[in-house]
Amino acid sequence: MKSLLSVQSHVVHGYVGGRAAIFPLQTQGWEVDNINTVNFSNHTGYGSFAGSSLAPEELDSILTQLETKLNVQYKALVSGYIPNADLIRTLSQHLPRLKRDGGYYLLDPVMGDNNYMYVDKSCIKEYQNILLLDDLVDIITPNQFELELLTGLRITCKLTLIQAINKLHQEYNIPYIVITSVSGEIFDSQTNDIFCVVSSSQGCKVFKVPMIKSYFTGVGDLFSALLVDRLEKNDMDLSTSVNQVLTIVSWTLKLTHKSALLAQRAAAKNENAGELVGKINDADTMKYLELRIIQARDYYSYDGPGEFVETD
Ligand code: PXL
Repeated sequence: MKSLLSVQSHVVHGYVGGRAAIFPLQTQGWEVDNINTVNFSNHTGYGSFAGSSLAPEELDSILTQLETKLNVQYKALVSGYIPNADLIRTLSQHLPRLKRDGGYYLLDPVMGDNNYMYVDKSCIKEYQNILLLDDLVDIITPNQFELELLTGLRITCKLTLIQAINKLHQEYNIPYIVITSVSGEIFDSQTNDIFCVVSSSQGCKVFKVPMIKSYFTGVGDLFSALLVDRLEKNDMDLSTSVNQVLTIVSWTLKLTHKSALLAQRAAAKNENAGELVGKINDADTMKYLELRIIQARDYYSYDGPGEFVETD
């Protein structure tokens, strides 16, 4: 049985964190154990939310119970949205034991995007501490902003991007790295219509991805869950796995966008309502753009070559 521990946020309404990751993994045969780092009404991009975070002592006692009384161990571990440094530290103290039998750990250092942080600042230092622990993190999936926070390097060109990736490989000894969104300008794109995804294990690959002009949340959480699944199926071949995952995620976003447009037009009772643009902190438009995680279920098993061109 393929067992996996997922440690990320729970939202009552919508699809981010565990709600974007767990169902896709279950459809691919994973037995998912699930710890909610927060229990929120909705994701933070709505401008307001209700709910609370897990206390570090509670996380500690849950993990201690799982380890000592149930003797659990996992083939894969994924962590995502963790709101503060105390929870990150508590998790890191348990990880070596949870992955002791050759399990691999994907750390998605969810901290923010586009220069905007949605967790406490203290998380930066704590993630850096985790990276220093020997043989703990196998795969890391920061976006460009998170890569800057982790490495302290400002990424303005290809050279600084490569320096930051090399810092993760060499100083922190991370074998598998995916930068999940890099501004197209870094790769000399003349337009704002694409962004790049960069994978690095035995060599770097760059994938150019067309942008859909809308504000989606939870995409990174779906991406990291599917990446864990693909790496297992592809014997840890990173670039093949990334291409397949990008393909699945792009289909899911197209489906979400189409369905969001229809829902918004129906609500406006106006077939000709303009293009839908979700606005951060605007609950009225944000609610249409929740990922269609359930409707996309047939995509998750895709194992073709991937639709994206890889360049070195
Ligand atoms: O996908 C990132 C994420 C996860 N969980 C919660 C969030 C966000 C981003 O806004 O608010 C609760």
